[in-house]
Amino acid sequence: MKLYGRPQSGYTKKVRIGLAEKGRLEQVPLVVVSREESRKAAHRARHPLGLVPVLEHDGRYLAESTAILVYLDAVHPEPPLLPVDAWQRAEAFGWDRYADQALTPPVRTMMFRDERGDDAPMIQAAQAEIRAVFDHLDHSLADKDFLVGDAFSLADLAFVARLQLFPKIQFPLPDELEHVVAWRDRLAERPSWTATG
Ligand SMILES: N[C@@H](CCC(=O)N[C@@H](CS)C(=O)NCC(=O)O)C(=O)O
Repeated sequence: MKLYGRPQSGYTKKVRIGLAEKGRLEQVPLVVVSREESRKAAHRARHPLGLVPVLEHDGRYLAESTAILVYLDAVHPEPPLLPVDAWQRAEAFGWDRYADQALTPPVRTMMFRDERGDDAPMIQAAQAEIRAVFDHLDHSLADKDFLVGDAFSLADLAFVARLQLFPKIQFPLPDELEHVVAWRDRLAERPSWTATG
C-alpha cells in the first residue's frame, strides 16, 4: 500500500490520521504529488479529478478520503473507525459530509486571510460560518465525549485535520464553547494528532 498526497493537504492528513489511529502510519508511505504533478496525466490516471489523496493497493487506485478510510477500516478493522450499529454508522458518515460541506470551505477561505485582510466581506462571512459549525458541535457534544456513540470514530476524525489548522488561521476556539474546547483537547491528546499535526 502507498498513499499519494501532500503533507499539508487536509484530506491527505485525514487518511493519515486514520492510519495513525490504526498504528499503520509508518507502513503506508506517502508519495508526495506536487500541485503541478497532480494535474498531469500520470496522476489523472490515479484520480479522475487530479486531486489527492489516492490510495494504491495491489496495483489498484482508490480516490476520496472517506472511501479510503472505509477500505482501511475493512482490511484493518482494529481499532474500528466506523460504529457497528447501523444508525451510528450512518450518523458517522453524516458528520463526515457535514465537515466537508460546512467547515472545509470557510477554513480554505481563511487560509487567504493575510492577503485579503480581516475586514474583507468573504473573511467575515467565513468566520461566521466557522462559528456556526462550532455552535452546532458544542450543542451536539453537550452530553458526550465523541460525536457518535461513546468512542472516537470517522465522525470526529473528519474534523481533526481542520482543527489542527486553527492556530495557523489565527482563529482561537471560543472559550465559552466549553464542550468543543474539551473535545478538541481530547482529540489533540491522541497519538494520531501528534503524529500528523
Ligand atoms: N473529496 C475529496 C477532496 C480532495 C481534495 O479536495 N483534495 C485537495 C487537497 S486537500 C486537492 O487535491 N486540491 C487540488 C490541488 O491542491 O491542486 C476527498 O475527500 O479526498
